[in-house]
Amino acid sequence: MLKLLTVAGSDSSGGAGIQADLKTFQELGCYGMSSLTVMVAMNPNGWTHSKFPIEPKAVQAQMFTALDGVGISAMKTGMLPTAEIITLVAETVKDRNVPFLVVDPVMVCKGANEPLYPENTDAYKQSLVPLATVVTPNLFEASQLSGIETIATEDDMKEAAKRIHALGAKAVIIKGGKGISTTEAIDILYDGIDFCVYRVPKFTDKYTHGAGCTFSAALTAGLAKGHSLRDSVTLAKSFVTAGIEHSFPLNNYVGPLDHSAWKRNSCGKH
Ligand code: PXL
Repeated sequence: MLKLLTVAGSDSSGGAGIQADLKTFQELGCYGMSSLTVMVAMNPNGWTHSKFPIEPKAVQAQMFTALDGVGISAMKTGMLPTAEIITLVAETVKDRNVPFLVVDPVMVCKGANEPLYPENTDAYKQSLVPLATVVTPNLFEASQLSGIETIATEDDMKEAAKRIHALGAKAVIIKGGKGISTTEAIDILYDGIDFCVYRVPKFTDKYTHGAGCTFSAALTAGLAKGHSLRDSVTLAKSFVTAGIEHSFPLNNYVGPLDHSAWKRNSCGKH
């Protein structure tokens, strides 16, 4: 059984974060381990988010359990709440054998109206992004990491991907689901040599809570299984698309993906 590690936050509503990662690992036949970085609680009235970061030393101690106590085939990062934690996670990975590192540079939760922490962006650029096998920013995160204020076209996405690759990441996939096109979800992969553009028809009436976490977790599983980066992106995209197609409302505020939906779609052979 392939063993994977997610270093990410807890979404107490269950749809994103470490919960989405572990469900995705399980669905794709992998054994999931975790290092919790922050607990996110949602206020029942208004769904504003409160974050309770975990002590950095505790984040590192949990990583030691998986990295040194068990051994892993691949790892991903999700929400890392402070610059100190981002830097410590990078330092911990640096002198260990992590075959594949997927960095999902989570900056704000969808719809949570949160402040942005520029020191976190700097820590990502300096410490963690340079170690990544692949970085998976959405358009907003790509804008922060690349310094390109508006990413509105496929050419803008390509330029942003080049700039993020130049920070030292082996590859970058920018998820253009939110903007760029009203009819297609367009993602662009750049490996330092070529671009690969992925397009699927966009759902306009579905829920997407946890889609980014799920995508990067499925990508992590694909790489661990020995698929190429391009094939791992195809796998992750089909897994997430099936999840979005079968998403459902939890309450008036949020609707998560169905992580087992991929089995019911034709893409269910991974
Ligand atoms: O979807 C981004 C995200 C990531 N990680 C955690 C979250 C959220 C959004 O709610 O709570 C822990």
